[in-house]
Amino acid sequence: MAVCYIGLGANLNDPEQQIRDALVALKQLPQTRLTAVSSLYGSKPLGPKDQPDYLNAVAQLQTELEPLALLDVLQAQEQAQGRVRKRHWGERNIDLDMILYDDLQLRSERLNLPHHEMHKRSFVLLPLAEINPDLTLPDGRNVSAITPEFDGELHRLKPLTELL
Ligand code: ROI
Repeated sequence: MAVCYIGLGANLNDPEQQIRDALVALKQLPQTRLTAVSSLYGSKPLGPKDQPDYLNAVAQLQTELEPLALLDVLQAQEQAQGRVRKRHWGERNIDLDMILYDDLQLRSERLNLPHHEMHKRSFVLLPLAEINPDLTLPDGRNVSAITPEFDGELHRLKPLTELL
């Protein structure tokens, strides 16, 4: 059984509903339990600024799926939600990113673990710290030690715990 963290992001086509739909789908994955969900956060776009603000959240899973099998089901869910992606680093209706899978390190065409940008992204780190303040990041730092740097970049909007 692996513990895995998924970053959810959306900024098109009713982003809150997109994130809720994705969480319901995560809950229904085979050989998997949804064990924690962060609050819903609002964030300014990283990338081109002429796109809507994002909603973000992070989910914690316990899963028996192997990393690539999990990636397959995440990508299938993005497709099921009619994923639209207009340009590189541009707007999208739903993004499901695998951030961590236990302490597995994997560099491949399809999947990089840990997610190579995670330590720079407030919309990953703050929700992660909310779910698991004791988490040690791949670089050995404690997640709660670095989140203060990012305070103010992210707005906590509301809890999503009713989805658990
Ligand atoms: N910016 C924010 N704020 N949130 C995201 O989830 C997000 N996802 C992305 C890019 C385009 C890099 N920017 C983002 O993939």
